[in-house]
Amino acid sequence: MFSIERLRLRLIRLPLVAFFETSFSRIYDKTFILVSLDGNGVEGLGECVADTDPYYSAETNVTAWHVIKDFIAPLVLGRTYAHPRDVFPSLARVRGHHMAKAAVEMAAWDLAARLQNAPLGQLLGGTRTEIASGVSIGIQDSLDDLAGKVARELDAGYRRIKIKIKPGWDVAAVEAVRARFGAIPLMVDANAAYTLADADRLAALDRFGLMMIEQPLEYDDVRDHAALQRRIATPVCLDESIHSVRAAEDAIALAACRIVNIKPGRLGGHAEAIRVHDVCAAHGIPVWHGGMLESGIGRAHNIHLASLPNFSLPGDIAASRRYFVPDLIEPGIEVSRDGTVPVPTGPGIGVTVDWDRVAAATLEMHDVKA
Ligand code: NPQ
Ligand code: MG
Repeated sequence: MFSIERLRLRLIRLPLVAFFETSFSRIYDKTFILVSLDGNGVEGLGECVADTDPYYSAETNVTAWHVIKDFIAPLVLGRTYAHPRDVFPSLARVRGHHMAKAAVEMAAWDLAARLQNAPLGQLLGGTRTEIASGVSIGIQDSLDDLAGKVARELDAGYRRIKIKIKPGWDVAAVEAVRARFGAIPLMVDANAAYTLADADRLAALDRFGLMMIEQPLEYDDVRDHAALQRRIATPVCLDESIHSVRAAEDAIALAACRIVNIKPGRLGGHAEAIRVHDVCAAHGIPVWHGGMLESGIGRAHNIHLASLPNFSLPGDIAASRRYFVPDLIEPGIEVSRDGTVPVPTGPGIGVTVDWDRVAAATLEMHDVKA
């Protein structure tokens, strides 16, 4: 049982260590909303994964700020919850806006875990003490640059390499990586850059024995993914399309994918993410934890969630230093030589926030009490 007495929003901008390019954009810094919830003498933190532009999903930092401030805050402030799983249903009147909802919901889980003096993973139902870590390598300026990045990440110990693809940066990129590095655990992510008319081009990836191809087709197109999966041997993994438990059930029923990427921000928070995890487990669909270039705060949430049993493939949960130097937490998330990240054992998300760094990176603030 916990009460939400105060909500704070901070708009934060952090420079990225290196640019990150996907089929939809190239970014040099990350701008996001940090949510703090105070109640019962403790503070919970959540990080919103909306971007500056509506290119990965329809939400942006501006829509999330608006929806949290004007619609979600009035629903949660002054309210007492028996359990953090009750937060998402309490926001049902607000349609969509899962990233906005998730940032608040996840802060509530952190708050509840801290109140019990328990690590967040324990409340979520996690069963692992460490998780397997993979990397997502953006589109590069040249195949040489790509090979250099892959070499560095394999050297660091990461358990799986994902490369971003788009039309014009696909077969040749995969061919170059396979030629130089052999049978490494390798997958690709298209961020919805293709259509079913590209099926032959995507089938040309079959000979490389990829672990999976992530979200090749439109963000809202489950039926065409099912048609594509019938035409290619590489397992399809859905990311953008899995925006709810129902979307996951539909995708599984239509055989649109064999693997699911879970991001709590896309689903409305930890509780919905756990439901998708459970639905997938019941159908024998393995899941892995996606990434949204989170700071150490969002990254810590992801690690706890990824400690649940059906997260059986390495996630996009890499070390802080791949993205932010310095990070907002100290020490940052570290990856061991064998490509694993320990699940923090302290209360809540279990990482230490450097509030001076947060203050220095804050562009705007909103503070409201019950
Ligand atoms: C994906 N992430 O799996 C996403 C895409 C992505 C690590 O590959 C700001 C907000 C930047 C959202 C960059 C990875 C982002 C973003 C990439 C999402 O599809
Ligand atoms: Mg993806």
